[in-house]
Amino acid sequence: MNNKQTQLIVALAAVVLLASVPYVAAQGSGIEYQYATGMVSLTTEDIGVKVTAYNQVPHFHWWNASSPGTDCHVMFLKLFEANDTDDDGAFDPETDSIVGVPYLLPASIWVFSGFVTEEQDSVVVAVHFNFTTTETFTPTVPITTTPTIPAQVPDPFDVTLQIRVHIDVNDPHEMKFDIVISGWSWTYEDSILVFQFTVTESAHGADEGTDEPPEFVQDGNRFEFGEGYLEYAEQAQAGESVVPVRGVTGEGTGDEAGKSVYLAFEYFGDETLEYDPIIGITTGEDGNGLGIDYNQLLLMAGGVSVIVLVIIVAKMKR
Ligand SMILES: [Ca+2]
Repeated sequence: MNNKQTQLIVALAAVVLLASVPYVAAQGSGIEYQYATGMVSLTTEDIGVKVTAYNQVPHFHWWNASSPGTDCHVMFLKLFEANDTDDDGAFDPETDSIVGVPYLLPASIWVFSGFVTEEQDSVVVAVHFNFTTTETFTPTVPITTTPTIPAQVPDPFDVTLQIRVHIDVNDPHEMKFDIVISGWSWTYEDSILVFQFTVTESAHGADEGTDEPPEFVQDGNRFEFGEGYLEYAEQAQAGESVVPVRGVTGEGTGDEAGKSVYLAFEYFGDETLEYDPIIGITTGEDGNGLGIDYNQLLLMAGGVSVIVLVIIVAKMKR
C-alpha cells in the first residue's frame, strides 16, 4: 500500500467516523440541569422537567423533550391521617374519613440541597437533588356531631418532608423521586397516612396545569394520562419495616383542579417513611422513536463503519 492509498483510507475512515458522530453526540449530551429562584430545570434527550418549590407547593412539570405538545403537572398538596373504614389499605374519599385536619404542604419554606452529579467521560449521566421542609403542624379535631366519641386533640408536632429527585441518562424518559416523611404523630394506630397530589395538564410551556387530563387510566400500580405516567411502588420502607402502599384516583377532597391521586401508607409508628415513585413519558420507553436504544444504534454505527472499511480495503487491494 503506498502513501496515497494510506491517506485515502485515513480520510475515508474519518468520514465514516464522522457519520457516527450524531449518535455519539446525542448520547454524549448527558443531562442539562440548572437551578434558579426556587426552580430546577432538567433536560435529557427524551424528557424536560421543571421542579418548583417556591411560592407554591412542590410541583413537577414535565414534557416530551423531542416533541413537545401537552405538558404534565403533578402538585403535592396534602398529607393526612384517615380512618380506613373498609380496611382495604386504600383511601376511598367516599367511605373513609380524614382524622382531624389535613396537613397542607407549605408553599414557601422548602430548602434546596444543591446538585449532586455523576459524570462519565466529562458527561453528566446522573443528577440528584432534594427539597426539604420542616414545619410545626397543629392538628385539630373537627367538632364532632356524635358526643359519645371524645374529641382527642393531638399535640402540635414537627413534620419534615423531603422530596429527593434522581434523573439518570440510562432512563432518559423518566425521573425517579423519593418522598421522605418523618415526625408524623398518629392519632390512631389503625389509621392510614394519605399523601394527596393532583395531576393536570397544560399547553407546552404554561407555568400551571389547568386542565384535567382527558384520559386517565390506572393499570395496576401505574397511572397513565396522555403521554405522561406515574408509577408507584407497592411498598415503602420505614426503618426495618416494609409498609404496604395502595394508590387510588378520585375526586379532590377540596376544590382542587384535575385528578387527585391518593397514596395510602399503612401505620408505620415513629419511623421515617421512605417511598420512591417514578414519573415519565411513554414515548421514551421504547427508546428513541426508532424502537432501538442508543447502544444498539452505536453498535449499528460501528457495524456500518467496519463494513465500509472492509469494502474500502477490499477495493484498494485489487
Ligand atoms: Ca379504604
